[in-house]
Amino acid sequence: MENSDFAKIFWDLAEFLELKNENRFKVAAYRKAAQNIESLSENLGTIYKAGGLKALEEIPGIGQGIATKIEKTIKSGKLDVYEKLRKEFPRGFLELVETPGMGPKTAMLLYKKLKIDSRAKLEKAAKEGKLQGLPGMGAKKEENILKGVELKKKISGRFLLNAALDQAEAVAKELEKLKEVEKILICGSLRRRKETIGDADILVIAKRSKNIMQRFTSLPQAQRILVKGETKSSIVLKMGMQVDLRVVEDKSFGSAAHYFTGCKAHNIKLREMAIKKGLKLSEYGFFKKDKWVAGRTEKEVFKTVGLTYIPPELREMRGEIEAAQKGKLPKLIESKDIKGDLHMHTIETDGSNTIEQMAQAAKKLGYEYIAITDHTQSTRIAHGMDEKRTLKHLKEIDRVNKKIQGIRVLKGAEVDILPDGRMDLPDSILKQMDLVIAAVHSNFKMPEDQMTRRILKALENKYVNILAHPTGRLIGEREAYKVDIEKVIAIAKKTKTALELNSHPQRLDLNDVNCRLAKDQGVLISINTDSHTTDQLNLMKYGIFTARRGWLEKKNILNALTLDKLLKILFAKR
Ligand code: DGT
Ligand code: CA
Ligand code: CA
Repeated sequence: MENSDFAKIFWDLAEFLELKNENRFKVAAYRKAAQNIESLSENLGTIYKAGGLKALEEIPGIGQGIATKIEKTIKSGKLDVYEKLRKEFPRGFLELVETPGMGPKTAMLLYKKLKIDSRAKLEKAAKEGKLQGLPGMGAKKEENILKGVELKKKISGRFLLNAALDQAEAVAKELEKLKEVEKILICGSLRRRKETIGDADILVIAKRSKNIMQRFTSLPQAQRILVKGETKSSIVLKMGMQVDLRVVEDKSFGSAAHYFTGCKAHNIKLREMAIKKGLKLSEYGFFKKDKWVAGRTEKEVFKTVGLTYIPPELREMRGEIEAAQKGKLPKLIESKDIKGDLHMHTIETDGSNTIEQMAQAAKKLGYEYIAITDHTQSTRIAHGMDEKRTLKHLKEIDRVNKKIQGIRVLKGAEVDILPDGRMDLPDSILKQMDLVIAAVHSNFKMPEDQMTRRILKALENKYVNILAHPTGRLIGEREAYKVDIEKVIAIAKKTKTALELNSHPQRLDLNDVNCRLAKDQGVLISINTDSHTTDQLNLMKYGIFTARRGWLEKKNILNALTLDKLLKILFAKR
């Protein structure tokens, strides 16, 4: 079982218990366990094998009760309480409840009155206007449900980058073990680090492909074989994603890597450029008449058409070819440039680790600094802090900061932006922090002008340093709220406020396009993990991927600054 399978059990358990109105702390505990399991770097089964029940209990957010449930699941392949609960609800019920715009009560109502037990049936009924008129349902609510269905459809069939990358890397690792495999490269949208992935494309260099195809089509994670050929095969994994495998010979490595990385429009443009030089470009290389002339490396591919090397994340036909012609490609931000992480939570609110544990984990990553930024009072579900608790927490951060050597722990908070744009804590408290993050956590459905005014007002607060997850989207779950992002960028520039690029693979907000807009206006971006566990500090890489897709360089990144320079910028606004 994969960690995602375990996580799903706990997500579902939480949902079922919530539907039954059971103890909400238990519900929250299951959700936290699920979230933490998803972000573990090691497989739960492996952890259990090595250290038994004890090792499971050491995972943040997993107590004795949940650990025992995991043990039972590992031993018998299923969990009785879960199976029992599943039978209590109609099939497809969770699918309904998980549709944005729907809740458990609505789902039950629709099931009872209209026998709706799947998202497809829900869509049909909503389109036919059959929902409005039922108790508590108006046209507006029906419209919202339909929007929710559309949102789910948009992502359906696509996978979040982290899930897709983990799976593709696991497949590549298996194939790499074969002695016939000379080189292997994950290409396609995965290599371009797009936020969602249709399918995985893997390229292998080998002289003989028979064994490779044999192994590929009989992988334990394969569910079905779509094509099995000599140079091309495709499978569907158990988790639902398709994987395409291509085998070519060494002298075509560069041209094949380039071809399968895409994007398609970028490829077509390069092919046209080749034609102008009297060459034909395909995945096998450049040909003059029918003679192979180049294509061994990607660098050679670009050079042949008169370009410098274009990093995969830029190959989206967004001006990268013109920039390469002029020698004006950005020098993209890299992992090693990151000096700290400025957004994370602790057990004081909805995190799973202490200040000290977060700091020690960050120190291990080689960071120079972190900021502890727990929630404030309005975010009740996250147990947000009121003034008194905030002051106490800031003192505690001071204490830890003194105790731990080799990393600076900055005092901060993720402060709610109230619907009228005021901050959730008074300036007299904000003033005592090193860094203030402002974020919208409520009233997402405001009209655009109101939401924009609300956010602009927060940016104008002289203590606010960073606007977190600036558009609030959750990929496949919640559409970005309506906000004039260009205005937000302009005022961020004016007020010297940074915008967050949230590294969580479901957020990646600001997205790539908006990151580039912000860069062009001279706004700094803070790439934050918004960690709720020590393990989640590793999510930074996804933020960097998106930053690179947004053409960002080291100089555009707030948390690539040294501590001295960072502090100067943070205090420059006051
Ligand atoms: P995805 O899978 O929807 O997330 O996106 P990609 O970009 O991975 O697309 P995919 O898997 O259909 O194809 C992989 C790459 O192969 C694509 O990025 C570019 C290349 N490719 C696919 N079809 C064509 C084509 O018709 N012409 C050219 N020039 N390249 C193509
Ligand atoms: Ca693909
Ligand atoms: Ca493909």
